[in-house]
Amino acid sequence: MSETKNPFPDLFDSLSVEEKMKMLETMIRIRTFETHVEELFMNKKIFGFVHLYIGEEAIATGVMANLRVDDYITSTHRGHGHAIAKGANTSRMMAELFGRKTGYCKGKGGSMHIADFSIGMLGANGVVGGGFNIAVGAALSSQIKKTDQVAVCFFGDGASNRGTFHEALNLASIWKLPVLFVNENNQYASTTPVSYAVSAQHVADRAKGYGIEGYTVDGNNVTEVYDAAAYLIGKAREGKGPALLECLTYRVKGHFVGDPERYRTREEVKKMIDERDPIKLYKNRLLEEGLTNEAGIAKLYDQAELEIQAAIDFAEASPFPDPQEALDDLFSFSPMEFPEVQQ
Ligand SMILES: Cc1ncc(C[n+]2csc(CCOP(=O)(O)OP(=O)(O)O)c2C)c(N)n1
Ligand SMILES: [Mg+2]
Repeated sequence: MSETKNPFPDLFDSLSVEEKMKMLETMIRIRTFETHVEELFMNKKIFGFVHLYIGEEAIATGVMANLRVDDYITSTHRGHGHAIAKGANTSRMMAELFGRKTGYCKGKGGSMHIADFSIGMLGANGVVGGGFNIAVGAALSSQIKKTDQVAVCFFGDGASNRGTFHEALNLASIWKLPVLFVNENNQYASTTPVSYAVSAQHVADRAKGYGIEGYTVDGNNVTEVYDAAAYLIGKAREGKGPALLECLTYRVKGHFVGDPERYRTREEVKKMIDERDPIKLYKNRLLEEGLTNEAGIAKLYDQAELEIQAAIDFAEASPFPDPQEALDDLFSFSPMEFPEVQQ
């Protein structure tokens, strides 16, 4: 996909059938979760803002297939796919979206704050570009503690224009930190096309300015993402420093659920769904290679449907948090505990 030839060995080919099918399963689980979330939002079961990852599943899946549970990731406002691929519990995720006490943030965070430190998922983030320096900090902790944990920072094309991008890549480079910056270039930042807002031809071109490797791959091809991530995460784990991986993809849904999408045509979106859907592309490859059949694929959809339906049932059956708990779990003191500072 990039103009210079990528150096990634074809490691995907050497995976077992189970490992390859697991990647399809992950993509289908993410798609099923997101499809239900869209419907639930439209039916006013979920409030706030929700940004869907539909069409971008190959990136989280291909990258996370190379990570261990104790590796770190930082996510974005479009974070459900990252959380699921890293191993988050979909019932607790759904409960969070429903604002229930059993959710990841006890129902007080919502979609853009899902985090699970027990699996290295350091958090979605409502601040665009907010994950860069958290990932660099996680990578620094791994370097200081001399563990071989790696941090992966997912970020959008729009986020690559933020100042935090510069700070993070520069520091990661000079200290040779074990961090991979994974750009999800989905062609838009809200309503703004990447061709207008990003000064370089490719986000990956910016790596050169920080003295690190930068590559561009087809982010809708999970095998290409897998191979690139395997190579770059492997190098980071060996202490060879950071890299930037740009994954070209397309956001097939609106920026948020309910987006009127006046900035692009229906035809553009339809073409991408018809021709570039990452699940369709990967399914066809597995079928062509004879690694599965239609029944095998249908089973994955059925399992995902059962899992997500159970997550919705769990969320709906869970209580809302007590208003008295609104100020619990804060790092700062609660004015309720110190009424004298309230004025
Ligand atoms: C610091 C900051 N500026 C602006 C916003 C509003 N905002 C939310 S998402 C978004 C676009 C982000 O685009 P991109 O990084 O490409 O991610 P994508 O939505 O395409 O996944 C903007 C501008 C924000 N949340 N935080
Ligand atoms: Mg974008």
